[in-house]
Amino acid sequence: MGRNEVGVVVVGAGFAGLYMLHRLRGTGLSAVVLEAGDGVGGTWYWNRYPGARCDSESYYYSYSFSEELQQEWEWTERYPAQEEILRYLEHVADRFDLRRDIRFGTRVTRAEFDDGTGRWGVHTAGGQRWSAQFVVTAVGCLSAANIPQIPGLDGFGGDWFHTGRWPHDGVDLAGKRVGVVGTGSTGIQVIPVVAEQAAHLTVFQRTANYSIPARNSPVDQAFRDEVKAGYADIRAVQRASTNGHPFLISPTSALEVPEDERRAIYEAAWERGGLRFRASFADLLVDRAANDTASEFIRDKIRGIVHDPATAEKLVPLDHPFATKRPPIDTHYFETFNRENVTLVDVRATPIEQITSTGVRTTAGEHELDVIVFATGFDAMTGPLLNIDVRGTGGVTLRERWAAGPVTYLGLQVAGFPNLFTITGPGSPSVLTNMPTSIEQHVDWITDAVVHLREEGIDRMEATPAAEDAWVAHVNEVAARTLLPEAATSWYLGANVPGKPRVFMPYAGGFAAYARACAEVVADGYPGFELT
Ligand code: N01
Repeated sequence: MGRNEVGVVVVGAGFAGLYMLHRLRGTGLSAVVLEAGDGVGGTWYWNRYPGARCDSESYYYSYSFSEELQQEWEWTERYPAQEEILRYLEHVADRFDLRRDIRFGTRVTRAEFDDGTGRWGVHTAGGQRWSAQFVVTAVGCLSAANIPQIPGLDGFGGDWFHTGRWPHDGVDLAGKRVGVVGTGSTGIQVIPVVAEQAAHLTVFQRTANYSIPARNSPVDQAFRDEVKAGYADIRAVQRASTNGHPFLISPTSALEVPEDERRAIYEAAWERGGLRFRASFADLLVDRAANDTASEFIRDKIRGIVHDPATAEKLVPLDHPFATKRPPIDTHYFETFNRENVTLVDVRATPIEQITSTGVRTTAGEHELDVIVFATGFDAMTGPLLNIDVRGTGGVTLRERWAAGPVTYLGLQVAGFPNLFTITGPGSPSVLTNMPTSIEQHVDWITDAVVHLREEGIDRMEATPAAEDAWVAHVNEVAARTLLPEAATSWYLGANVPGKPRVFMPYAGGFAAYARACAEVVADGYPGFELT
């Protein structure tokens, strides 16, 4: 094969792309990873904002594929900070000698399938062209920054940043008047840290959010030893779970237990902290009355923490049930609004009209600022894929195929796009789970598929339209059984990006059920895929 001819082009060198490259070694297929950034890490390379850390615990927000790796790596905190996860991924790249097949600073702009040769042509911003039998996207679900189109941003006299594109050498906020727009998981992490650095912080909140205390702490050697001795069981529970976490959702209904007992369970979960709060009862995501008990518990906590009653009422979420948007976890988020130097502005009541040369103007007046931080999230799930001009058979674009929202078979393939695999694509559990767990399952499945094709002498694998239709119907049906589609402003639905089709994108049937469905497809000889 020529210089830029490979078996597989992998797009992205985060958690997914690194493991994909590792698995492709030894399959007989040559592979290259094309990565826009100048280093590995994906999400953890780009999101360097103050306070950035993981909402899953370190010991399981990690790869399970190598016993040596999980035994030798030493996590220092319950929730690892961005630098620590980046260091981990850099270690993985070195330990498994991955860098020699990664091209950094190489942004993929176009990928087109050639009907004649049956190969993909992959084009980069720098003018390179690669030819491959397979393309695997490892572009992440939350990597296309959503920067709101607010009039006047170009004329702002201060500095502005999106949290997902934070400057590598940091930003000095000392003595500055800072505005943070957005109160999702990112805003809730960044706000308490910025409040400590800035002269004054103004928080522009459009939707009040539930948040559970993270209760971060250093991990001691005893805990590390216990985890390392128990990894086999921990990983087994993750794979048998709904969300890829090493704990199962309680089988008890929130409505089955007396009120004092229910309260005690919530109190204990609040004290323990973290996303596990959501697992307190079986029906929090399927029964509105059950969910109300959790939502009301958290609202009471907010009212108890925030001293000023008017501010507390603005912070209390009333427009969506708990956990129907991705629940944040925090370190002193609500407490931050008790600080003298923090102001909360409700931009649902008084919307932002304009960014002026000196600050942000809402319908209620102007806030003078030196720095604006957009913690406004991402064009989630579809954005990273549609930012690449992907063209399948007959020159049909992915953008055309997904004009009314994403359609996939198993979140792994799209009909009309042979030999293209999408790690954690729409229609797979992805963002509803602990990402490394879902990533490993997808990478393993894709590896098995391409090895099968090679062994059987098959050139081409493509989802059939019928299998795709049936999967999309199943994804919708499963989502409709939950309360998840009820959060009108959720990025799961694409509602945060103006003009984006409103479709519930991830698969809500749970990680274990999904992985079973994928395994059955393999066992049954790949029904729903055309192999030619
Ligand atoms: O983004 P978001 P995020 N004017 O979309 C507001 C993962 N994550 O970066 O809700 C004013 O959740 C928007 O308001 P609304 C995690 O999966 C993980 O915080 O659309 N406000 C919302 O408040 C998470 O869910 C970790 O009404 C505007 C906020 O900006 C996902 O990433 C850490 C606006 C955006 O919240 C995304 O989180 C952080 C506008 N024009 C994130 N546009 C870890 O595990 C948007 N908003 C470490």
